[in-house]
Order: sequence, then C-alpha cells, then structure tokens
Amino acid sequence: MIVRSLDDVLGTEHEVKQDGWTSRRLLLRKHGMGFSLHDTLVHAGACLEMRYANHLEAVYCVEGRGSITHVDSGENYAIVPGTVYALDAHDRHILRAETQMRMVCVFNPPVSGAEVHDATGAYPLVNEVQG
Ligand code: 9YT
Repeated sequence: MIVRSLDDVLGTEHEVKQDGWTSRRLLLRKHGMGFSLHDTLVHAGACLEMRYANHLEAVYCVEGRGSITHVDSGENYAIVPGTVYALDAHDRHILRAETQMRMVCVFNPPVSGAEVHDATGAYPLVNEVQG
C-alpha cells in the first residue's frame, strides 16, 4: 500500500509550476499504478490551450469555477465543484479559470513527475525504461 500526502510533494520537484497552473503530483509512474494523480491549481484568470497528444486525462473540479471549450466542436461547458471532464480523444481544449480552481487530475499513461507543457500543450511520452 502507498500512503502519500500533499505535504510530501510541496516544495519538491513534483510541485510543478507553469504559466497559469501549479500541479502537485501525488502518484507517479514510479508508483506502478498505471496512472498518475495530481492535485492541480489553475490560477484565477488563466486561459490555457492544451492538447495531450500522448495521454488521456480526467479532471475533477473540487474548488473554484471556470469553463472548458472543446476546440473542434466549439462546445463550451461550465466547470464548478463536482464537474468532471475526460479527454478521451486527445481533445484540443481551452480551460478558463474565473477563480482559482482546484482540480484532481488523472493521467494515463502516468507522468514521471516533472513534465511541463510543450508548445502544443502536450506532455512528452516518457518511455518505460526512463520511467
Ligand atoms: C487541468 C489541467 O490540465 N491543468 C494543467 C496541468 C496538468 N493537468 C497537470 O499536470 O496537473
């Protein structure tokens, strides 16, 4: 069994900050679960265009409010506590935070820990050997 807490991550290399968000990565590839689990803050006013070409992601909002736009369809959805969205088709999306949002994010395959978005809004696929 693995037991971790946010305090284990804060101030370490697994607290990853990029423009508009801070991702606290609680479970990583090295934990062997087949997914990674992040407690992510999306900062108030952030407008993030992303497309995870190499990953599937589910995101569950527990605090704050904002919206998500599915770029190809133009569909827009409000995000409030209790909303989950799942990017099951490597969807290009734009996330907007009206207030700071706290999101629980799950990635498949798992991230290794320190990944940041590239110019396309994706994370690289880290191979099994590098893990
Ligand atoms: C909600 C979202 O996608 N934010 C960007 C950061 C990312 N999800 C992460 O690594 O936690």
